[in-house]
Amino acid sequence: MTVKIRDARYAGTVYEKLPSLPQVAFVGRSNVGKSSLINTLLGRRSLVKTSKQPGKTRNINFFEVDLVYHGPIYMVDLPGYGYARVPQGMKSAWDELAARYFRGNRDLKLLLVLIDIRRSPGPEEEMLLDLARKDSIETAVIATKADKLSLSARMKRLREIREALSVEPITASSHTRLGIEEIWKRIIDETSARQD
Ligand SMILES: Nc1nc2c(ncn2[C@@H]2O[C@H](COP(=O)(O)OP(=O)(O)OP(=O)(O)O)[C@@H](O)[C@H]2O)c(=O)[nH]1
Ligand SMILES: [Mg+2]
Repeated sequence: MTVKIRDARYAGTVYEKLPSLPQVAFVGRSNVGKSSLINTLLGRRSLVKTSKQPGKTRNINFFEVDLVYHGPIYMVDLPGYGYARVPQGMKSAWDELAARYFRGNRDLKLLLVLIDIRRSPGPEEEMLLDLARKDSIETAVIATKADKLSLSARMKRLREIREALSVEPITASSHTRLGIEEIWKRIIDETSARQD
């Protein structure tokens, strides 16, 4: 599948009143690779700021992506959760920000839950998937940074993620572009206008 991107630009944060468009949101632990994945999907090196330091993304940022033959959508970059060095006060700030974003958001069409392929899924991932399913929002689990493991180690980790969350994860890497086409396919499928 070839996706043609006409334009991609920063559109604003969750605090602004933005025009209504289908949204695809990227969530996951701090440092899992959310911002990098958006850049890789868009073929842009640094539209979204990334960092080795966990906790880089502090707000909910909307990127408007205009797709040829498809129209505009938002890719929504959420701050990471589970950053150990963040004081307790900040953890509830994440909850508040996320609640503000998710509550009654009818434009959210697909929630991409990212998990570092080297980690086991935790209660946060289960909670996010449950939350989305309750609101009939489509979800996909993405095992990130696959380039960090050998093929056999990958298989083992994937099995664990599959068993813990009862879903088939998409294996991905922003460095090798593994899984990028498959993710685009889900994005296009779920943000197309449907008569259902
Ligand atoms: N090897 C490898 N490194 C990656 C990959 N994706 C991201 N990284 C690295 O992981 C670090 C964190 O990436 P980010 O994209 O900033 O992660 P994030 O989830 O947006 O982090 P927060 O904004 O802090 O929540 C950076 O140093 C990236 O270069 C990948 O696919 N492979
Ligand atoms: Mg980020």
